[in-house]
Amino acid sequence: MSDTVLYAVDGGVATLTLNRPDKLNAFTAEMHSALAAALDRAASDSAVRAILLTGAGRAFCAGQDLEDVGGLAPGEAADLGQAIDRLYNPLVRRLRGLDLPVVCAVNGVAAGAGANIALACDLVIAARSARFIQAFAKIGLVPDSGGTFFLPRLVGEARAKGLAMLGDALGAEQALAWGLIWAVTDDEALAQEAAALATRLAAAPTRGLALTKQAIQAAAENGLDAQLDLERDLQREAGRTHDHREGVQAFLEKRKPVFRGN
Ligand code: T3D
Repeated sequence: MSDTVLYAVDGGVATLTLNRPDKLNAFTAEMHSALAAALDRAASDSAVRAILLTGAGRAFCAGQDLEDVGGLAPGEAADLGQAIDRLYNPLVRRLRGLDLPVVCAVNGVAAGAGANIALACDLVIAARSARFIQAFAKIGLVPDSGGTFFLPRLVGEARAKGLAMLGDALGAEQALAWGLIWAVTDDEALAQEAAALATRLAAAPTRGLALTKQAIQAAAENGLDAQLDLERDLQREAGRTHDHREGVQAFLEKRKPVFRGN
């Protein structure tokens, strides 16, 4: 595997670290393949029950590497739609479709696709000094990687348009106040807090969490009737899991449950 994404498993958590710190972990085609492979590896390892995504060095990710233009001749215009189709859209779909909870630890600046990849994760925890920048506006592009989907749903249309059209940095505290992210920690505490959050999720009834993720994501498009029907179907499935039986049994026996993720 390329060293542009580091991979480590501990306590049921696969930690994936974007690792091009000199370029603020900007995405190259190589880093995209390494990240896709690492996500697939985590998803197919039964010992992994949660994923933690973060960045090496002072940034989370500066979005597309603006130097990695795929060998174009001078003056030749790239078909950016192709890059989106081939690299960014599959990544967002992978993250949203994973049957595992994904924590994103935003350790520094998250710009362009880097910001929106963070928002595609399930729980986003950021260092107090982190910033979120819809950098697309500064280079004549449209927010991609789900930005135009996530932003208005998370912060409302007025703030989404302000962020997307101005491309100004949004600090972690403001991002938290606006409901863009789950939590903020002191910079020095981020790694530990994020690992603790991911470890807690990994020990939880993760099949139920996967179904919960599916339901909440579907709510962005469903009406109430469809959502009620979906909840019924998913609850039926959750009710058949070992972890549901174990949770109830442990409650009745006044002991700590031991969940297996199935
Ligand atoms: O193109 C397609 O395929 C379509 C897909 C598009 C998706 C996108 O993500 S488009 C948006 C691309 N990203 C950006 O426009 C952000 C560009 N970067 C910045 O605006 C700034 O670097 C930051 C605000 C993120 C951080 O600023 P600062 O002052 O903390 O750091 P810096 O000095 O600008 O950057 C440090 C180094 O990282 C520097 O390299 P050097 O000079 O030390 O060798 C800089 O060039 C490099 N770097 C930062 N971002 C990128 C990058 N190199 C390549 N691509 C980058 N995106």
